Amino acid sequence: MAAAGGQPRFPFAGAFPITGSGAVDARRDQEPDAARDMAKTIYVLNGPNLNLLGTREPEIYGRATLADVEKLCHATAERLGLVAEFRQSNHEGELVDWIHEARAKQAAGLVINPAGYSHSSVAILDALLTLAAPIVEVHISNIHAREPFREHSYVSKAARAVICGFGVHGYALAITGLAAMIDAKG
Ligand code: DHK
Repeated sequence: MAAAGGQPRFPFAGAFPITGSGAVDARRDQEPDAARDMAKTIYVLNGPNLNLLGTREPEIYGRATLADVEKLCHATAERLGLVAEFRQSNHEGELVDWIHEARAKQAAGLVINPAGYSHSSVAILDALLTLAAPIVEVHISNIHAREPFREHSYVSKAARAVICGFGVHGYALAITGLAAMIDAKG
């Protein structure tokens, strides 16, 4: 299907370089600075043991480090006109606090790899359920092809989309999809 002007009509328009984000930028140019900055900020949260990426079970999680993932997230977000607030914690309560922070600051969206807390944390699920902004859950490994206890994620109940099995590239996919959701909301 084609839109006026010959541009393809595409559900993820605005999320990919092919369509550009001129219209969105023009709209944001008319907003006050603070509101515009918040509208562009996404949180990328990482749970326990992900600080050991690159050396921890590399046959499952790969050789990329958390610093590599952070770079990838910043680059992907920037390409899409977003700013990524990237964090990692080994502590459930700290992750809950950061989700509350994203809510209080009216972040545009949130990507989370809850790691081991995916399979155990009602507290993280409850915190995520308080967010109006879209949430994408990401797992580096294919959690459905591993031990049975990894198949269930509490967090998925609060997520608009779940990505797993793409290695750390899943973060770029998650941010790209999240940007499309944010643009679709207008
Ligand atoms: C990371 C972990 O640390 C595990 O506890 C999850 C997830 C899977 C991942 O694939 O990114 O089960």
